[in-house]
Amino acid sequence: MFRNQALKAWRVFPVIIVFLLQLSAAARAEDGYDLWLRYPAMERGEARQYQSALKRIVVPEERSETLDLAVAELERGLSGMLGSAPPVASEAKRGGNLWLVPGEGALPKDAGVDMDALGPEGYAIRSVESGAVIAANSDAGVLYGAFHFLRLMQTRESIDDLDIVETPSVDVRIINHWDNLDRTVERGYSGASIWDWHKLPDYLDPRYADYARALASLGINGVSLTNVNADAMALTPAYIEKAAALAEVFKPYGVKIYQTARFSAPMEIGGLDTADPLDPAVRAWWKAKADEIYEAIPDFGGFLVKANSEGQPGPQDYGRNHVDGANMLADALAPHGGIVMWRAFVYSDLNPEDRAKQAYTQFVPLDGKFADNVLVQVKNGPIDFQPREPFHPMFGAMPQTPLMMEFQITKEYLGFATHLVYLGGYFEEALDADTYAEGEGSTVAKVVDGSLQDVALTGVAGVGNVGTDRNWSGSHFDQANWYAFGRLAWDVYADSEKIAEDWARMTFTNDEDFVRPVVEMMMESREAAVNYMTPLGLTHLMATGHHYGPGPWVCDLGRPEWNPCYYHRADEEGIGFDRTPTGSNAVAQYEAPVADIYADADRTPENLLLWFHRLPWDYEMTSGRSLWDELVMRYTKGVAQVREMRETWAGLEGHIDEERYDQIADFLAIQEKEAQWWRDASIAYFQSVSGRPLPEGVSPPPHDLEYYKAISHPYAPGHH
Ligand code: GCW
Repeated sequence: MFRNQALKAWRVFPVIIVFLLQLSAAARAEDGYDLWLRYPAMERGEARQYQSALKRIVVPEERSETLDLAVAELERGLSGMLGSAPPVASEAKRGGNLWLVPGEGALPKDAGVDMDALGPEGYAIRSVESGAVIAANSDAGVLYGAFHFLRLMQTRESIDDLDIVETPSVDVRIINHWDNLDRTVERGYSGASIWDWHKLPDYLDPRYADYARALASLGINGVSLTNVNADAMALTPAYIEKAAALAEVFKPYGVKIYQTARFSAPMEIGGLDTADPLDPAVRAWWKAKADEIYEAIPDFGGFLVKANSEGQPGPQDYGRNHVDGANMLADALAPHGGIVMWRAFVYSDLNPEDRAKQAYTQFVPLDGKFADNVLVQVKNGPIDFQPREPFHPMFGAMPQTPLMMEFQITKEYLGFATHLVYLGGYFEEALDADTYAEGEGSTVAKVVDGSLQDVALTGVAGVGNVGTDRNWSGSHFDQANWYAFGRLAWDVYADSEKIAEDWARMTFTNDEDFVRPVVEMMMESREAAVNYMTPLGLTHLMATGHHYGPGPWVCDLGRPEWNPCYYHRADEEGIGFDRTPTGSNAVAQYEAPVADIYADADRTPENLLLWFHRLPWDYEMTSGRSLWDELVMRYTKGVAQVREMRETWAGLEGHIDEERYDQIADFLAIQEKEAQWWRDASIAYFQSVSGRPLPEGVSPPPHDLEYYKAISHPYAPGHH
């Protein structure tokens, strides 16, 4: 009787579960938590083409946690999209097998996969006579392949005749969290830090695993946990234990943990009276610290370091240089296989040199001197994640040093979380730039993936935009920037428009009438922001400290390069920063053909004109307008572009769920209001210096300059 009851319970149980799941799905709002990993049911007709090819998932009986995750993801995705998941089996049958193959062993005979070509993290997805295989040399590779396979279905691509081979462009694909131990986030616009340090290691928020899963879906294989403006406490035993608990969660997803290392930690938590990198006691301290970390976190990735920049301690405090500092840490990590990511974002208020030149000046002479396990991490442009910058001249200029790209996913200078600004094209623009380091075609992408100058260690980092907000990124469209970052870190040659399309399909719907206008809007959004904030190569005009809104009139801050006036140099005569040989000669940091173009105002692309040139207000632009008129027109156009985005969005009501639709509509309204503010305040200010009339038909700012100057937002987010 007992047996019977148990049987019955087993029969009823799934029914109850399904019922509960349906209930909770209905009750659960579309709050964006699911990101691009949504698997809504396909229409019957659509599902049919996939169903026949997916009769069973074939996996080895003995499998790792990672392989289990791949199976679970497929089950989740397929049951969502097709109504039910195919059974998992260890034996293939005649047709409809989806093999997950970690390592050569179980490959069907006709698979024809060249496993050697896949490397440690790559994967192949190939159709075979009786189904399809997802093959990789590592379990993480299989997991990546599973996500790719699901993406094909999510975007309604065919799964017949598959012949996909994917290998990552770079070794280290990492999110840099600028999260503080008190859970504030520097430049964070999506709530608090997701790391609940206080409750770690004992409480593991389920969100950690969800985050790791999202990272794995993009092939991101690292996270540095804390702010580069680092707190030495992160390296104390208590915090190492906390980080170790996170590392355990992340490991099955193929994601390694890295930590930011405060250079003065030996003094602050080690009791030493110096942090001089050549001092034997300091070196011994770091070695012991590395040993201690690896004892707790055997797959620890290494250190990320910001040194001698913006007040952070560093080797220069002891008369040493970046090589001395980086190599000391590299020595400590090397026995464990760890790496150092040493940031090149350095500038100093004591240095009168053009800020755009300082990193190159400090680092290029050090080429070839860094240890093998050091990556020098370089921001995409020479100043600081501005709406538009030329590529950083260090790319290509250090042939014997692995240079890693640093992008900013969080939109510190691009309207925070409320402005819809898709960064895929921004990242792609930097990667596609031609450095000419080894002749034409020497793109930044080729420097970064190591193919141009044959460097062994490679990486791409992105300053993350994830926090405790339900939608992770502060807005639905900011998820696209995290997504695009991941896809471009995996493939530095990928097409940002295709990425936008995939994202829109996966995140919202495959409805063509939705996808087309949305992708178009995303692709234009960054130009809109450039226009209403910093057109024609202007830069760093944001309000002080928090960088929220315009502040082009700010000229009196202690450090010269904190002032917008330092960057735009506008006066009665003209505007722009002369970086040609008659000025700071920053152009000379580029290879000859690039330097020649940038040194010549007539050949410099107009979108970088005032970055490199100081020009009279009468300077004639390609439009035939004067520079002054063009500037005003660009600001005005930026607002019009946002208005168009709003209209586009308004036309899409009903294509997606109301909840996400509404929030996006509201945020676009904020964006329009703020674009208008940017435009009006900027024009009011620049007119006060140029003394020129507005071009005909252009509406004047509704308020005087004093009004805009008086606007203050002491509590704008992200500034701590
Ligand atoms: O963009 C600037 C930010 C700082 C940041 C710095 C950096 C972490 O305004 O908040 O500090 O860059 O990249 O180190």
